Amino acid sequence: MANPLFDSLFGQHLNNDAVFLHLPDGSAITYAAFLQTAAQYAGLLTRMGLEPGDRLAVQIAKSPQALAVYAACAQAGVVFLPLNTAYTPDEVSYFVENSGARLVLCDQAGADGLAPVAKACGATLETLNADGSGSFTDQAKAMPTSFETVTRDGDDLAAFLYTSGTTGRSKGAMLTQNNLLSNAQVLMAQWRFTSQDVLLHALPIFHTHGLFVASNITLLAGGSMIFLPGFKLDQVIDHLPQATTMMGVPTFYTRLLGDPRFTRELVSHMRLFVSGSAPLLAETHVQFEKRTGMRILERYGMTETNMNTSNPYDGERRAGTVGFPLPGTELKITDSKTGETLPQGEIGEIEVRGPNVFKGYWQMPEKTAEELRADGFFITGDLGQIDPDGYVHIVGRNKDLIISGGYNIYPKEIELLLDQEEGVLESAVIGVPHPDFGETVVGIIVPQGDTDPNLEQIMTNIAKSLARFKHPQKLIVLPELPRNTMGKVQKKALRDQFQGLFSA
Ligand code: MLC
Ligand code: AMP
Repeated sequence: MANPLFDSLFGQHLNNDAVFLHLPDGSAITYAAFLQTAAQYAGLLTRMGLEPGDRLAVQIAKSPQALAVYAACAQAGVVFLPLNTAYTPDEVSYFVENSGARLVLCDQAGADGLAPVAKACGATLETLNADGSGSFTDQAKAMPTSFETVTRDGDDLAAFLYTSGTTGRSKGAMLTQNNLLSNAQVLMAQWRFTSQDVLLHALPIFHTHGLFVASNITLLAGGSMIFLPGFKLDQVIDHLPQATTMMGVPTFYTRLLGDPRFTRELVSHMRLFVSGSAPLLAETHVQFEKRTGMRILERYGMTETNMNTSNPYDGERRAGTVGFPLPGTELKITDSKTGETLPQGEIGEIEVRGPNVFKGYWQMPEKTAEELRADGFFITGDLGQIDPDGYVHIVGRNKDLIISGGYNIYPKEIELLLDQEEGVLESAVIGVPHPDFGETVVGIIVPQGDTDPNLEQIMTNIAKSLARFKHPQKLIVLPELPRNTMGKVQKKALRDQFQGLFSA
């Protein structure tokens, strides 16, 4: 194939008059119309001088046009780099600079903040708003509605997704065409997606889950999506009766279960609910089955690896587990210190290998070598165990990471900011259980000297450079941090101490 990703996901639909996207206002967009827009965008990207392999950074609201930018990148061979819309200009600045993006797309409201960022990095800035207007789409209107697909190899880069690290610096995970395509092919088959499926899509499209898992599978199968701007309970409940499948983070399911309108009748025609990106409590799984008579299918993935495991479509979907390794993906449990494979049943580091595993971190060979072994196994940082029936259980993390409502937050990034604040000697940021988000952020501060730090001022200061979802929900002052004999901060002791802070 001349361009495996584009041809398989999009190219097969160039003349397809079936509906691809159902929009909340009742309108619909066919595959053919969607791909004409994408062709105009691809033409414009090329006219703007972007060449295959160049990066396009986008921080734009979810919309059909935003998804068409992804398709355009695939068609023009440009590397798609989506960014969380909650990121501050400080955060975006790092991604644009680090990736060497040639073009930045943002909405009008963000343009003033990002113009200096783009300029400093030598990138062009164009706008694309939630309603599809903007300087980018204005120019695209003049472009032809067909575009000669750029030839790419399966091993060529398709996307960069930035993922934070335990050092606090984000790393650009380089995903190839084959990484994305192989995973979509496996998942489509595993989860039985067909052109008859209507996926209720309420996830953001700047992460693996909403962008690759949900959209790529639908595209490959030729199904359609009810494309909602985000997860709003009323809207989701209104649209569930028209859907056959839904994918979500656990917060989606706990919110649905909290609403009496979410009944067995409402979802009687649905064939599949998938959960991932964060642990689904066994209790949620059980409650869901009691309410609907259906079992959520939980799977496990990562930005760097796409999806690794899944509970079975047929067969037992076991609560509290993430199922079996996907066909083509090898998974082993190893000793974190030696890297040796552990005997069956023991708890250790989860390592995975397969066509789904990324190529490495952009311009960070040392970081890549730390996590991606020469033999192709990726060290996930998740701790797991395989039960006698082969189901994988995730039992913890070997990385200092908080997952709040499906968004990853790296404590180090917040600690670095807190430590710079006046009156702060040192800090520790931890995740504690939260009824809505699963986990939420708490900052522990040790004051410098005798004066009490001004917590309100500290919050205001750090908020300037941190996306809203990373803000600590609470700052707590302690005289000192618990440490082990090696002097290492005992975060577990802190988590235990404050675990009840947000109990329902
Ligand atoms: C929003 N807020 C969050 C938050 N989302 N705070 C913490 N954690 C989050 N996840 C903030 C808002 O800015 C708001 O701030 C306040 O919390 C309450 O807002 P809300 O209206 O209740 O939030 P909402 O907009 O409904 O968003 C919640 C959510 C959303 C769960 C719907 O976070 C979401 O769509 N999460 C999905 C994330 C995802 O796709 N992850 C996949 C990663 S891929 P204020 O100012 O009002 O106080 C991956 C790999 C894999 O992990 O395996 O899939
Ligand atoms: P990200 O870096 O955003 O891709 O997040 C990946 C991380 O999310 C994984 O390393 C896991 O820690 C976590 N994760 C994803 N799916 C699950 C799941 N089903 N259960 C528990 N944790 C999960």
